[in-house]
Amino acid sequence: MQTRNVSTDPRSGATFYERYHSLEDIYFWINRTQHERPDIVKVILIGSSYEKRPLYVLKLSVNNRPNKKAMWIDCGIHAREWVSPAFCLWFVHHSLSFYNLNEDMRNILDNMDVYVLPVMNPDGYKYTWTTNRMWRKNRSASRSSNCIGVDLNRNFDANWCTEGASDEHCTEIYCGAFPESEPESQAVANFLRRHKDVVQIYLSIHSYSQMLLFPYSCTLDETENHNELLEMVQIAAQKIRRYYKNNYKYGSGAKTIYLAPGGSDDWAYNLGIKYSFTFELQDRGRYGFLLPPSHISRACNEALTAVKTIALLVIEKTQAPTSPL
Ligand code: 0X9
Ligand code: ZN
Repeated sequence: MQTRNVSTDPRSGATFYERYHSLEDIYFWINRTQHERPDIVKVILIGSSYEKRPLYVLKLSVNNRPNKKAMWIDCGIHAREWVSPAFCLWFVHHSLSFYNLNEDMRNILDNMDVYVLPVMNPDGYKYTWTTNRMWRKNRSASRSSNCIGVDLNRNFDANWCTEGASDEHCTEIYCGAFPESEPESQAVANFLRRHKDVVQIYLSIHSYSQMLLFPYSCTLDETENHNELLEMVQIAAQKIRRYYKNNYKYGSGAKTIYLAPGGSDDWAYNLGIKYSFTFELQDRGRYGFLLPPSHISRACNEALTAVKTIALLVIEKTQAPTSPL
């Protein structure tokens, strides 16, 4: 069901965005999107993967306001979480289609640029299409082990490789040789370091388990703005419940799921991006990573609701007149 996605399949009434796409299709889509909307979309090469595949970021920008802030969204850190890249494509499509039609979307894009990395782990994603659907890590090899792959979400410099990660190559949560040892995590970290003054919101899209998480995951300590982040995801989860009758758990990563150090959200938070989140999309385990394509639309609309809610709240908070202290 998941790979029966070719556009020529006459049995499928689903649109492009309601199907899963091979890595080649996604690269083609990136190129096509840029050519169709050169007024809004720019493609930025931020680095390449271990197997030398390009890491492209789409920058959505409708104007050049001075001091314009930005939101970052990455998808596909974990190879088998196919609904995640599907969300990044969905988000870009929705932004481009609804900018002129939807007031919230216009408010968001008028006030911030959006950087979208549709597939952070292209080598792993490719591998899930060709060889092992359940692959999670990237595909890097090392001299000291026969096991392949580093968990990119344990490879960032946030209490790196402490409890909740592993220094054993053969595990699913191998942290790598050192923080940012992997070209994929390094490319993202370098880009965010260069843009940390404009990027206000960091979002990382995963599946599954239906959760809206925020830092910290690398320690049980609370962040300085814990209550603010908690309130934001609570509002987002409420909206999802109201519009889609679906329940999302929310809270800090360490308290809501488990200690998991070396994650991109915690690292981005410590870099100074105080609105940092990880979303776990549908479902809660019935299909798990094998979410059927017929569920993509609902899963993505729910996530979109959360993304829009958070972006609007940040715009409201940071554009509110400051008190004259
Ligand atoms: O463990 C993870 O990396 C994420 N869950 S998943 O099932 N998609 O693998 C949760 C990430 C939460 N954030 C951090 N651990 N920093
Ligand atoms: Zn994941």
